[in-house]
Amino acid sequence: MPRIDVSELQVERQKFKPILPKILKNGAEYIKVVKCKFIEPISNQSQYEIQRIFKNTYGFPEIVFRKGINIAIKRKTVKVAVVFSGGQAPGGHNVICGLFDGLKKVNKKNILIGYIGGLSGILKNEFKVISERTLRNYRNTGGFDFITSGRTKIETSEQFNLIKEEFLRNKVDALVIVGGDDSNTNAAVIAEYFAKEDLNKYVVGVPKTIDGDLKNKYIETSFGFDTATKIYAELVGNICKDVNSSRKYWHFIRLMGRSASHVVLEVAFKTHPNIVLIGEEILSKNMTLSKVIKTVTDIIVKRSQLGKNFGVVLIPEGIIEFIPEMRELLVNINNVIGNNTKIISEIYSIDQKIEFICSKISSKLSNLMNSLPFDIASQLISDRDPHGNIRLSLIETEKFLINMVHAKLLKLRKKGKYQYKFSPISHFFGYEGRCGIPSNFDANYAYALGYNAAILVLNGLTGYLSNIKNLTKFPKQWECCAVPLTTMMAIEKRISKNKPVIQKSMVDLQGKPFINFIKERDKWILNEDYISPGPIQYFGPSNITNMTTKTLQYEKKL
Ligand code: FBP
Repeated sequence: MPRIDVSELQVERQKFKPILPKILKNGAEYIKVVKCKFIEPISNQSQYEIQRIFKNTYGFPEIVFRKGINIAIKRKTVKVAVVFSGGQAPGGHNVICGLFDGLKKVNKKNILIGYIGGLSGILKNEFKVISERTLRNYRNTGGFDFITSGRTKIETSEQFNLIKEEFLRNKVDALVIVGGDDSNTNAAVIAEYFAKEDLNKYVVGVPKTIDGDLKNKYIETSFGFDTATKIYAELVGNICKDVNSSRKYWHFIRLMGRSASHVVLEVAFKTHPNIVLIGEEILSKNMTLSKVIKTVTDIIVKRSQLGKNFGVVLIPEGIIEFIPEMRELLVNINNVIGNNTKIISEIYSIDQKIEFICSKISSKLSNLMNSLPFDIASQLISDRDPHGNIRLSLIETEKFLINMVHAKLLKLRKKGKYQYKFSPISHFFGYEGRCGIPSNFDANYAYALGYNAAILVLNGLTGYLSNIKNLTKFPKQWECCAVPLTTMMAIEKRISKNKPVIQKSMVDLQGKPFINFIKERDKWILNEDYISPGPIQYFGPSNITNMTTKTLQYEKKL
């Protein structure tokens, strides 16, 4: 056997042919679009307001595809634009490939262009025309580097006007936005604007995010979650093997995934670490910071009594938002930032910014703020992203927790209740997982989502999210459909203002994945029940190579 090096593996991987769901196989001219009945919004909250804001796109029916003849579609020529929006997720290039192949299959004259750098590319008229030649090297690859991404929020009338002018000038018929909750909020508001202006231009979203929080009763999962959690699980599994070999360190590992703890839960299923913190559970049990620290310290002490001064702790990226006093502090900081944007932007020193914010919040909260290490306090007040989200990836909670646990252990030592050496190591696994070569699942799923989006825009549908169901079955059996974007929206406070946004899904403490987790986790605390799942398998037995997440398998009762 000749040796295969990394670049050769990538070349091999580009030859992988994604498997399409059966209904998509023959292309748009053999698909009949069926409008089903109106579907219930996922949240009852503020629906009157959503209906008022989205007058032209609210109340759309769900769409399903059936076999049929749709010859008219062959005669039309369309120009479609695609953008990546938000954080990278493995499979993004395959969405473009699916979209491209779906459009070209029905009519070679159809055109696909990609705006550069996300939606800001539309505002700046920066795009590339996509051809088979330019796309070839990106098939089944990770990253968003083909057209790059951005996080622009579309909300001003100037931005809407620029998009309209660009689409009229460039004769673009439809826009496909590949994004998470905030990016699909953009898709919803642009679809509404086009409909209100009667422009005859369509907008469709594609569910992307490694965070796993863009799911609900209609959407099973986003693409990217499968691959990213497989990459993190490989890294965490390697560390589990290492601690079990050297038996001298405690590893505190924070995993990307924004507010929700889906990534941590999935990686925990795959690796069985000793301590797993789940933000949603911390919130529901109203666990204060000192309670969280006590929980972790108690386990460290118990393991040390067994002669085990080592272990692995998994921490969700957004844990800070779930600890009640920190949550209250963040809400108040957001309000101060939102109400004093100009003043704060003119203060250059971080110390003075902290001082200003502390002067505007209660003394209880300012005491808390002043008790935090300077790094953490400054990370809490750093700029929000354009959608008003705190940049959780920049807050080094793993280091903060280590310091707090260390201090607690020192106190116990003074009382003679802990006599061992505590050697902690911190890690943050985030950006390492977002651009990996997509797993077979994500390569197939992202391609199918893109192809599905092509069918939607070719049929003149707008304000929809491309959706594929039955994902734990073999790809040929996947079901193709579309869900209206407004069905997933509610009003949320961002910084200090109410905004319509697509709802994120948090870990459901009554859901099957979490229930299975609590059945298992006690075994992991004092034992070394570690699993090291190894790298993503691209070739081999299909029960290994095509298997998707445990989370989805539990949700589907497998
Ligand atoms: P999306 O919600 O856009 O998919 O972002 C995913 C994510 O990777 C989060 O997990 C992380 O908190 C954030 O992006 C980091 O953002 P940035 O790329 O701006 O540093």
